[in-house]
Amino acid sequence: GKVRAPTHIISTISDDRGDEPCYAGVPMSTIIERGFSVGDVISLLWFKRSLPRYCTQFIEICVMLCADHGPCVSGAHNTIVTARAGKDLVSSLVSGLLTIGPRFGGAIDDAARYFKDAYDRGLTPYEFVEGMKKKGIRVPGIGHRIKSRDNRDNRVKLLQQYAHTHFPSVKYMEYAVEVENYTLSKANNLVLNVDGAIGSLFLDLLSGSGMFTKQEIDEIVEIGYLNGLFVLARSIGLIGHTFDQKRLKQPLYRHPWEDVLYTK
Ligand code: Q5B
Repeated sequence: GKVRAPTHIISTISDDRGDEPCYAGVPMSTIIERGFSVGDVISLLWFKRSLPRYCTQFIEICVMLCADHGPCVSGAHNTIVTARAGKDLVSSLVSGLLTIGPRFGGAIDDAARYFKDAYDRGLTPYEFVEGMKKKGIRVPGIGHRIKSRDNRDNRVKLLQQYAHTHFPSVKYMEYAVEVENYTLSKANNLVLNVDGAIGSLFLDLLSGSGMFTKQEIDEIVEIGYLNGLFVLARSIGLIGHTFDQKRLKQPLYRHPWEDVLYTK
């Protein structure tokens, strides 16, 4: 029989060998003719399947809600400083992206991991939060620099409203809200933040849509797909901040001495 030369790369999400590229087996002409959305394309390339419209719309809502949060957040700040140092678009973008992590924007995967584990093990919010405290781990998806009990994050509310209307089940999100009720009894700013809302609701999407096996859900959570939503979304804003600085012809940034505590 035929002997296949060993390959150096295995790829399962797209194929460019024919007349047109295919995403998870779907040709580009079908994607365009059938009016697929960005959410559909993300479903094909990340999850290797077409998801129901309410799921792809949820993905798009996450992307729109997280596209930007002003010039003062870590990512935008880095991008602005880099653009003002005369660097190009890609450098300015990646310098902002590199700030995404456990404190800023990159807590979605850990929020999903910890909320899932706690809910599936039947922990009460008290047991979960106090257990995390004992381990010295902050609850991912909880807490915000400027949002608080009296100044809630409207993005979280919008995500919750959408899920209440369209998702078959919101059990993980409801658990996250119970956790928030408990953490708010400790401090006013320990609200469920946008990372925690997306992390818990994505668990509801994965488990309630019937489109994923239990094993697939565990793998998605373990590998950590969900920070990708923030990275993708915030790239839109960071690119915007780069253009803004260039358009405004902003000079090199230098932090003012008065804002530094020089000490020994
Ligand atoms: N404490 C977000 O902290 C922040 C606690 C906690 C238990 C917690 C913090 C945190 C988990 C990571 C997370 C996503 C660093 C945030 C985002 C996108 C964004 C950003 C934007 C956008 C804020 C004061 C006291 C200390 C702490 C305790 C705080 N968080 N305890 N679990 N989760 N959260 N990140 O205000 O006893 O005094 O030592 O790490 O989910 O990134 O808009 O800015 O769209 O761009 O700096 O929305 O909550 O407070 O660090 O001074 O802590 O609260 O242990 O207790 P802060 P700290 P103690 S959304």
